Amino acid sequence: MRDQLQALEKQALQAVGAATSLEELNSLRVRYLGKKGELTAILRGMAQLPGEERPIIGQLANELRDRLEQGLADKIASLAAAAKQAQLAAEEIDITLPGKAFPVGHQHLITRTLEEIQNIFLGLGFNVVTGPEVETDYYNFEALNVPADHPARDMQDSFYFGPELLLRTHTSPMQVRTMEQLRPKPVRIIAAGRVYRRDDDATHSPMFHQVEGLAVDANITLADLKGVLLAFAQAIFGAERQIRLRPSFFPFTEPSAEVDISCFLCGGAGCSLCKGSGWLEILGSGMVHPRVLQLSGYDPEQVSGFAFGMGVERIAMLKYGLDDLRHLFTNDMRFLRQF
Ligand code: 2U9
Repeated sequence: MRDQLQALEKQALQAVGAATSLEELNSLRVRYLGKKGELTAILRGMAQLPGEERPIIGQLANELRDRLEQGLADKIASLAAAAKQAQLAAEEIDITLPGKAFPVGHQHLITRTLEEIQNIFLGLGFNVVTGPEVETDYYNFEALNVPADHPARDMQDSFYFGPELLLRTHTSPMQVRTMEQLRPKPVRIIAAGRVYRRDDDATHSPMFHQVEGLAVDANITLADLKGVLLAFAQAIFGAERQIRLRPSFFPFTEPSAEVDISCFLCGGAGCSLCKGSGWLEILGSGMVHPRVLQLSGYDPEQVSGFAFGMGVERIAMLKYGLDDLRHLFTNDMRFLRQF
């Protein structure tokens, strides 16, 4: 019986060693160790053995079973390891391949222009203020010397929420609010943000962006205004730029002036951009009206101020040669990507 067991073990271990799949190992387990397997068949013969032999053969059979189980487990582990190796080899990653391009966005042209303008005035000693887009009639009109029956209200046909509230038609309410907070101290700020007017064509949009400046202090003169605007014009449109002031009218400034820069395309000689004049209008300006100073709590006998205002879209159109401001709002990536 010992010989039988030895022969069985040798045969079974050989078969396990030669197996190449899990299925094969499973059927070997059934064949040798199963209920109707070969080991069970041999052990059935134990009944014929003399009594003292039985425990010895029983022990040998158990040890054989353990070794066979171990042999099967080892083979399963080595087959699994080989399968993993094969999978890893098949899935090999080529780290030298170029990566997938991740789409990176960039600033909108309006944001870029707005920041460029803000940075120039920050460099000239102005602070930037922002504030609410829904304003009261008082801050948007009254405090700026535009009373209820003033014709200037027609020039800025507005979006109202009721008799007292509207979408601000300019950023000027922020200058008024800042003056109220800072008085009697000097003011040197620019107000920036969205404004709303009932206007809609190739050069006007019902929503657009403004930057307005205000300086209030003792002894501020028109020369200070010209100096600041010349520095701005040269910073944004080139060091060779000149400016000229043309008399104009705004209810909140007196005197008032439209500001032109010498054409950056032809240098002032006259071209299609400046329509032969050599000059391009870029902003409006003036000395703060005494009544506006007074309404915000400053004494026009003690201080004076200058103010100016510009449309960010207009600056961007001039600087980047856009023919229609609506390109800035239709969000066609083919357009936006150019900048
Ligand atoms: C206060 C006092 C004065 C702001 C000014 C202009 C002239 C001006 C326009 C340019 C193009 C508006 O965007 S636009 O349509 N602005 O011409 N703005 S002076 O004057 C102020 C503002 C606030 C307290």
